[in-house]
Amino acid sequence: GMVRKPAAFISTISDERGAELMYSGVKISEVFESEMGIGGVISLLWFKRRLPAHCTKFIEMALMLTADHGPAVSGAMNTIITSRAGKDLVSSLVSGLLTIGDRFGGALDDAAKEFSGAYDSGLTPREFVDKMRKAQRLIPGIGHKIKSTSNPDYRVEVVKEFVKKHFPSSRMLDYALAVERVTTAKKDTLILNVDGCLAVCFVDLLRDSGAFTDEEANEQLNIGFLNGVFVLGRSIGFIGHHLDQKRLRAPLYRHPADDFMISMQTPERIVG
Ligand code: Q5B
Repeated sequence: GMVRKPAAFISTISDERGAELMYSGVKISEVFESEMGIGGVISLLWFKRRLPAHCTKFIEMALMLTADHGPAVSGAMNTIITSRAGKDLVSSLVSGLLTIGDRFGGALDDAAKEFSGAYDSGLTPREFVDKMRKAQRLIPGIGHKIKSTSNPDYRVEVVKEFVKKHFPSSRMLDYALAVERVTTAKKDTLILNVDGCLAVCFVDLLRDSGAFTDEEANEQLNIGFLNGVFVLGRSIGFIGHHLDQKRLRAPLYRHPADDFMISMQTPERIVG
């Protein structure tokens, strides 16, 4: 008989070959009939399953909260400058996205790993903070350039309130808030930031929503999808900044020379 050629690629999340497009086995008509929203679509394409309503709502909330944070953040500035250099939407968008990483917006995956690792190994919040300090490492998900205990980040408040109200358990969030109490005692800007708060709440979602086994939850965390939440959310804002600049017909940007300290005797370290 016929021998099937071994496939070069395996794909398990979507299928467009039949009469109807399917996301993880769910027909696109059903996607709309069930009103699962973008949170439901992400559940199907990222986690290959339908998630309970409080989880899909939480995913949507994360995208809405991270959509933008003004023009001054690293990524938006890059997008704006690229757009003003006459570049197209995709170029402007990716130039912004490429700033997302350990310091700006991309601390979620590491925050989830560090906080859950510390919690699982039974470290008290203070022991965790001390361990990171001894290792001379910054705690991912802690600290903000402008937000502090006296100028709280409303986004974080909204996430906390939702999780407390709708999640069956918030043990990782509670642990992270106890860590925040230790770090803010040192400096008031060392708050649990938006990256950190979303990350630990996603750990609570994976571990305690009942939709994942422990093994599946750990696999998802190890693969790392959390920075994707920020990337996807903030893409909305970066595209907005690009369109804004085009509408404004903003000219090519050149930074004022007097805003640079040009010195051949380079300082060892720049503070601020
Ligand atoms: N210290 C976020 O730095 C920032 C510490 C720490 C222990 C820490 C910094 C950091 C970890 C990465 C992270 C996500 C760079 C941030 C985001 C999205 C955003 C952005 C927006 C949006 C801020 C002063 C003193 C020093 C440090 C100590 C600082 N962080 N200790 N663990 N994590 N965090 N990134 O203010 O003794 O004085 O030397 O890297 O979570 O990106 O809106 O802007 O939506 O777009 O410049 O919200 O915290 O502070 O570096 O001068 O540090 O605090 O060791 O101690 P800053 P620094 P000392 S959310």
